[in-house]
Amino acid sequence: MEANLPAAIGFLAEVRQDSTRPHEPVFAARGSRARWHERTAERTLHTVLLHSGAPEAACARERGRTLVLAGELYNRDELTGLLPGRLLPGSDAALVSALFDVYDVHAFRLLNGRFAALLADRERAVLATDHSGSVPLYVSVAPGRVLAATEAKALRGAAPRGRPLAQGRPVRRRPGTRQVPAGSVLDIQVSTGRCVPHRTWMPPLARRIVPEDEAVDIVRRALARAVRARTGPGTPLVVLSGGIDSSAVAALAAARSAGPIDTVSMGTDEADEFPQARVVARHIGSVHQEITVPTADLLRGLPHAVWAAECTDPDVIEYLLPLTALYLCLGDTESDGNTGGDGGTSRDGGAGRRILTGYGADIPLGGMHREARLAQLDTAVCHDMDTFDGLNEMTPALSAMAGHWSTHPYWDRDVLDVLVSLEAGLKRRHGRDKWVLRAALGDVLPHEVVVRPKLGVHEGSGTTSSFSRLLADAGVPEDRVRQAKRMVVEEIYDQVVAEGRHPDEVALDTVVELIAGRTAHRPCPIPR
Ligand code: AMP
Ligand code: PCX
Ligand code: MG
Repeated sequence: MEANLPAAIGFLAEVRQDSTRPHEPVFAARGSRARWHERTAERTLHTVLLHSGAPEAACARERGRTLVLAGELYNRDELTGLLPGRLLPGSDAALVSALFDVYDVHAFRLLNGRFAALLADRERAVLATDHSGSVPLYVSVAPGRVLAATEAKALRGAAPRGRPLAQGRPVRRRPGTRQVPAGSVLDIQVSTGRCVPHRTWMPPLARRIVPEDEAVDIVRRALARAVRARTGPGTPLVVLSGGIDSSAVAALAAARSAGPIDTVSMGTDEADEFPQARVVARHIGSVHQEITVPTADLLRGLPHAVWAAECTDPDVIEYLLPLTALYLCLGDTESDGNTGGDGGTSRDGGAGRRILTGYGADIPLGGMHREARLAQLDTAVCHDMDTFDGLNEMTPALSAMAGHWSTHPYWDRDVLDVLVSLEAGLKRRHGRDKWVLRAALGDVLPHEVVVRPKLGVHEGSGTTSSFSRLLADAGVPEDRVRQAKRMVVEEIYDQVVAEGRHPDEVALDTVVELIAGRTAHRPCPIPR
């Protein structure tokens, strides 16, 4: 049976000229660990792989070259068409390695996927992210040594000291470490540490003028293909809010599934959107589950969300917190026939699920922008497409922390190219936000779902308000709550990422008290 999860969901890999034994890395993502060491005339490669049962499928070896790939590809058919007459590669890693043979680093320009990769080839270490950097990749480089991992914390205690790489994004409290930018390849000469960067994807800057019905058709086809490419052999699970974004994904997944798909909605004791999600579940005939997370438990998950996402943006953490809580509660949702042993193991011992989300739709469609002017809408789209890199909001570590694999069809490379590049008047039209998406799904969803404006996940679950209340109750003045949220998230980050503490060891109450003390009614500093 074809595996339902990608072969690997994370890795640490070290390419060296000498052969010192590396350390045991810490990851938030859970998975079985495979560890191996290989030596060629030029270098040694040591790899720790987080896998889901078939570690060899995440690795390709060919004539002294080794490729390690965490994640998966979504345009395999197109890619194999580029290798006529070859023995067709069985795994995504083998396919990328075969393409590298022909195209070298430019192979990564061809891929539509959700992955991070390291390729060790003689004197070179080549690091690559997918177009959106959806699987984060971090690197530390010193002459004679390249160390890379899908989580920054995995490099803790092992990263070489010295001058950091000039390329890549600096990482808070990790001076020697860089994050590989979204849609890029770093081609590093191991002996010297010299690095040549290549961009493999950029958000479209131009806007396409397309007739309404054509735009609707393009969006429908692109999204249906992205959902199909992300649906494995098992029953897919869609995290469903009842808004248009996730309802569209659920409806398209259900339309191509032989049996009912699974859907799940989360709410808290404070807020939920269960009735809205139920309408969709009933319409598409899914096996639907509702999970209520007590608000106190939700907030206690803050250190886990920061640990997995390695992000210090408080808004993003508010989006990710309810989803993280949901992933950690999953396990009793498997329907028959979907508990095969190919997957990873979730927290309660159940099979790791393949989860589809509607995350990210609002970015290219300007869905969080709630006003009518098209200029402002496109400004919001441009801003969000310029600033997503490094936030790690799409990271698979959030669900992998509970043994699951999540994937986001709206951030499929082709869907994103289509959505970003449509002229703003197709995104807001006839008085509706995300018009083109709503129109594209009109035939598979109830009318009330198609037209309903929706709250964001942070609002619908009461996350924003309960986090605010936590701080206000600790004495943070109302006008400093936003600032205090940032400080709380940064403090947690420093503990769990920079200092390597486990999130269960973070005393959230103490962190909140500390930040409340720093923000409460401080007297004006005395000028010197
Ligand atoms: P949003 O754009 O705010 O709706 O949230 C992003 C994605 O998170 C949605 O498209 C859903 O896939 C998922 N999501 C949001 N809220 C919920 C919820 N209450 N229960 C389950 N999944 C949700
Ligand atoms: N979202 C958005 C994405 C959050 C915005 N991120 C960004 N600007 N980089 C989405 O799903 O599109 C919500 C809750 O809405 C999360
Ligand atoms: Mg949305």
